[in-house]
Amino acid sequence: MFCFQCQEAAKNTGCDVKGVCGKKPETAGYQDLLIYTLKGLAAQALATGQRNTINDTGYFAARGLFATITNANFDDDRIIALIREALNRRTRLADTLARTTGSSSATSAAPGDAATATPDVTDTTGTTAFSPLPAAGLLQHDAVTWAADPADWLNKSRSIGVLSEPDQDLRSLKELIIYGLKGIAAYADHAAVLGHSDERIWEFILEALAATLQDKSLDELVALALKTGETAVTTMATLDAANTSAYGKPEITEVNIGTRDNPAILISGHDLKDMEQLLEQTTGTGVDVYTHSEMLPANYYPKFKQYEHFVGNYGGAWWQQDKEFASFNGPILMTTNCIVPVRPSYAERIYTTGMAGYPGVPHIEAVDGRKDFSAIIEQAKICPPPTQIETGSIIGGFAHDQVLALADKIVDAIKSGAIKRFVVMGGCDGRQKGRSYFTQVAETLPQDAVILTAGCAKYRYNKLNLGSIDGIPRVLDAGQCNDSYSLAVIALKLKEAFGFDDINELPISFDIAWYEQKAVAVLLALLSLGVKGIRLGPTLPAFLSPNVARVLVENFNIKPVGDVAEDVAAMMQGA
Ligand code: FSO
Ligand code: SF4
Repeated sequence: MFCFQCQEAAKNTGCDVKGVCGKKPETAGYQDLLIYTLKGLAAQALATGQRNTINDTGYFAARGLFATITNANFDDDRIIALIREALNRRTRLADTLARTTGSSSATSAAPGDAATATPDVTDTTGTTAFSPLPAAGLLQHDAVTWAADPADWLNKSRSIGVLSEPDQDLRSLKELIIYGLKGIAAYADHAAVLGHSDERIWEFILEALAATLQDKSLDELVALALKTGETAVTTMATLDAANTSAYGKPEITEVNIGTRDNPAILISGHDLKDMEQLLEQTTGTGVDVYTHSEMLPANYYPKFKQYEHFVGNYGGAWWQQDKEFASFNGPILMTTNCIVPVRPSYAERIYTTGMAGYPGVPHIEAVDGRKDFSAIIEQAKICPPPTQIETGSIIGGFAHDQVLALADKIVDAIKSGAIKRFVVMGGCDGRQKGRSYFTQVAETLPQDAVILTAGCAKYRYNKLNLGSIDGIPRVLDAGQCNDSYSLAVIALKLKEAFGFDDINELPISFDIAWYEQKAVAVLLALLSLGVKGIRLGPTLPAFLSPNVARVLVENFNIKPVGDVAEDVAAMMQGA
């Protein structure tokens, strides 16, 4: 195996024996083969030139990409099923193309199950023109034509992984694009589950997948990486519309972090539709519901606040789940990443749903859009209540509408000098010791600096009680990592309010923590919006080759995080 897609890649180079995340070499092999097969499927789908095919295949490819995100799915059987479905889809498309054009590019039927239907999604933007991929010869690529007995798939995977691209700069850019796509895919899937999509996203996912099979120059790939960032913005906007139209606009909320004496279910991950169904189904059962990690922002949505048995948040960021799931005592529902290798202390009471998966852990699928959580609820009833691990509350819910409602106050505070600087510290948390940097920055920033955050990175400082400025809290949490979109909207609105031409003229610095591929999508989104001078930590990605890193430094002034005091001083000076 070789995997270097996340911040915890072994020795900041790559995991080649077993993943630091716990991913086994076989799982890594199947995931590589899935990505490779999706690339071939993408080329085949684009060749049809059919809008419906593009949308349907794009959504399927998104779910496949999502399954390979760090800490999403460790279950070989589920990855294998996705490969089978990709091959079956590819075969059907090739057959259709051969029938309609008389071309002989049809591939042989893949062994495996029939494809599962893709749920209907509503397009929110209408139709855009679509031009089929003009790449001559692409349908002869091995990714489009390969077929093998499933017993040989792991063998096959050895020749098509990350290192099969010999040029380290091309490899670096292609993987940067693929990782950005994985992030886009996760957000697009969450939006699609709520009935929202945008055909530009499906089309771009396929185009970018297929592009990585072609001979592209470094410049072309840099341009494609920026287009990946633009699509990440579109996708986060689509998810924002999906979440807020279903559950209302996030409101400033004090979230309880203590516990009650009832049996309870803990829900983690990012999928708000699962939250909705769990709250509905637990109503009147005597079972409470708590959020964990990235589900914390569910507490900010008006629709969810109506449930009296929705108690608050339990614990911290994803990597603390081994201890916190043990002391929670009740069942845990993992809606997506980040799930970590399951410990015996809670192995009998953890469940996955959506694209999350772990071998031996029961998986709950939707049937006609509904998930049946009754088994979890029944188990909860016979479990002891959660063990309290902390008390008090944390405050959040500062998504774009809420912050813009405070816009006059914020603009006045900036003009009067009460607020000197905003520091965007969104992103991910992780296990590495170096991440204490972000806690120290939060503690070291002067009293006239305000932190804007989103994603699980916030757990490094959201319980520090950093005070407020003229009633504006010094840590404004917009929500999940995808709510980084809110941070971009806020920045763009402030730019407008001050009449600046360039977002970089604002008193805002970016000090971003990254871990997995959604953070890569968010980073590319920020670059596509013209943000410069981002600090990135705790380490720069292992997948950036020295030349690609140089391009990012020269064009966007990206820099690694450094010494806390020096970074804080520099940021307060606008550097
Ligand atoms: Fe964190 Fe995990 Fe939301 Fe990621 S829980 S690390 S960027 O999945 O997605 O922020
Ligand atoms: Fe290693 Fe990260 Fe890949 Fe897991 S996802 S194998 S930790 S690089």
